[in-house]
Amino acid sequence: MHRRLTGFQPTGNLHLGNLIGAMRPLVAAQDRPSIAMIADLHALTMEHNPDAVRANTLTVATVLLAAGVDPQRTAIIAQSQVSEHTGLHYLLECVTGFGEAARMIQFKEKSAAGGPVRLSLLTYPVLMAADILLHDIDEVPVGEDQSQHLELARTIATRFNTRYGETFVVPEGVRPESAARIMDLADPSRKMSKSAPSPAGRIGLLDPPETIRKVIARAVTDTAGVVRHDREGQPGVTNLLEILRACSGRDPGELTSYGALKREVTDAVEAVLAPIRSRHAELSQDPSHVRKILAEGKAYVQPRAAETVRRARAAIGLLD
Ligand code: AQP
Repeated sequence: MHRRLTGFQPTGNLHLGNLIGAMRPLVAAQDRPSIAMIADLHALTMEHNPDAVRANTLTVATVLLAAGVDPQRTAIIAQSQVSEHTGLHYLLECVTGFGEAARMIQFKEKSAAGGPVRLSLLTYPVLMAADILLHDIDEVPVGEDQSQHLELARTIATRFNTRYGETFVVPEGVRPESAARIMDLADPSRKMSKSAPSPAGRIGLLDPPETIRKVIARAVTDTAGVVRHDREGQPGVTNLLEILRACSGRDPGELTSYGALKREVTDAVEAVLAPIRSRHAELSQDPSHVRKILAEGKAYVQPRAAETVRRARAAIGLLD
C-alpha cells in the first residue's frame, strides 16, 4: 500500500485552491496511509510573524479536520513537533551540493524578490526531502511548482542509498486525483495564492458568504460575452467554470451570461464552504481538541521516523 504525504504551509489564509487542489484529494485518498503535514518550519524561511505562524498552524489543522480529513486514517502533524524532521535534514545536507540547492527555481524567484535572504530558504528543499524520506513516503502528490523539489528529494535519496547503503524509500511524484489548478479571480494568469498581496482574487475557506459573493461578482472575465471553456482565450471564464465543476461535481448547463455563471459559481462555492465554516466554528470552541489531534499524529508517526533517522545515522557513520 502506498504511503502519501501532503504538506500545507501555515503562511496565511487557506483558500479554495488549497481545498480543491490538495485537501479534497487528501480526503479522497484516505484509504491509503497518509500524512497531512503542516509545514511550520517552511513558514520560517521568509520574513514571518511568530504569533501568526503559531495561530495559522492551529488554523490549518482545524480546517483540515473541518474539510473532512479523518485523523483516525490520516495522521495530522505539525512538522516542527516531530523533531526527526530537522535531525534528518542535517544528514541530507551532507549529501546535497550547494549548486543543487541554489539552482532551484523557487529559491531563485523568492531570493530575487528583494530583502534579506535567509539561509533556510536555500536549504528548504533539503528539509522537504527530509519530510518525505523520514516517513518512508513513496507517493507525493505534486503540482508543477513542486516537481523540481521532488526530483531533488529523489536524487538525494538515491545518492545516499548508493554511497552509504540502502536507507531510504525513493519517492514518486503523482498527480493529485483532482488536479484542478485554481487561478486568481482578479488575475487569472496566476494561481490563487495565500500570499498574493491583494485578497481580491482569493476565496478564503473561512470567508463569510458576503465576501465570497463580492469576490466572485468582481472576478475578471472578458469581452467575448460567451460562456466557454477556453483556457488560452478566456482564462477568467474558464477558471470560473472549473471552480463550478469542482464545487458542484457537474458540468453546468447552458449559461447565457457572465452574471448567470457568477451566480451559479457563488451558490456552488457557498454550498461547499458553508459546512466547512460551521464545522470549523464548532472545532474552534475547543482548541485543546486540535492540540490533542496533533499530539496523536506525532505519536503515530514518530516510531517510524525515529527508526529512519537511526538507519541514516548508522549508515553515514555516526555512533548510536
Ligand atoms: N491555486 C491552487 N490551485 C490548486 N492547488 C493549490 N495549492 C495551492 N494553491 C493552489 C495546493 O495546496 C497545497 C498547499 O499549498 P502550500 O500551503 O504548500 O502553499 P503553496 O503551494 O505555495 O500555495 P499558496 O496557497 O499559494 O501559498 P503561498 O502563497 O504561501 O505560496 C499544495 O498541495 C498546493 O499544490
